[in-house]
Amino acid sequence: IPSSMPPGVAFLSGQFTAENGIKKITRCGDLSGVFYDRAAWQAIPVDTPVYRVEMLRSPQGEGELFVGITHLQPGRVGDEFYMTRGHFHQRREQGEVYFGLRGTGLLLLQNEQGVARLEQISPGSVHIIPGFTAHRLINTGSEVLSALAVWPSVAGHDYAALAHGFALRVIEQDGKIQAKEVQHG
Ligand code: PAN
Ligand code: ZN
Repeated sequence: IPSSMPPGVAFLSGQFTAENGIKKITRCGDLSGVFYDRAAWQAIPVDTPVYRVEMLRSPQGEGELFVGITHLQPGRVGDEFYMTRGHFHQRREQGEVYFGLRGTGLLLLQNEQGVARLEQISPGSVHIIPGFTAHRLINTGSEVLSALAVWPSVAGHDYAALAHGFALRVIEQDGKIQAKEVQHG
């Protein structure tokens, strides 16, 4: 039967099987102000890759969806685990789905009232991010954390709204993974 082969995900590597659209690498130097230990951040070479996003080509416009995979390196800045910058969607009502592919970590979610919570992410985990909810991936493991994401193309990214950071930080303390509440102001 006439049919075409859609792009796929190779489960072992967590990568798309086909060469695709955009690839964006975020390096340590791009993440100024994201990690609380500024001296530890400055000690890491600016060109050190922290995460990479690969995206499928897809239609854009109202009702269309973006599909991307984030590959987040293992590592820490001081005692704080590597993480994505994190964002609200510019169109706040737009949600997203994350799906764990490889590695282990946490998905940090925070509503507009500043209430934060964590979900464990691992291969096969499905995460429904409702609208009006900021989100950030945190790699607490020792291998690359890869997660597929599907979100409306019209959602947009608002990074500025969280310029003062999330209400929770995830650190390693006494050899254990700990979540610490941040006191603002
Ligand atoms: C993801 C994120 C990706 C990178 O595709 O954009 O994980 O994180 P930052 O955008 O916070 O740097 C997504 O949530 N898209 O909406
Ligand atoms: Zn998003």
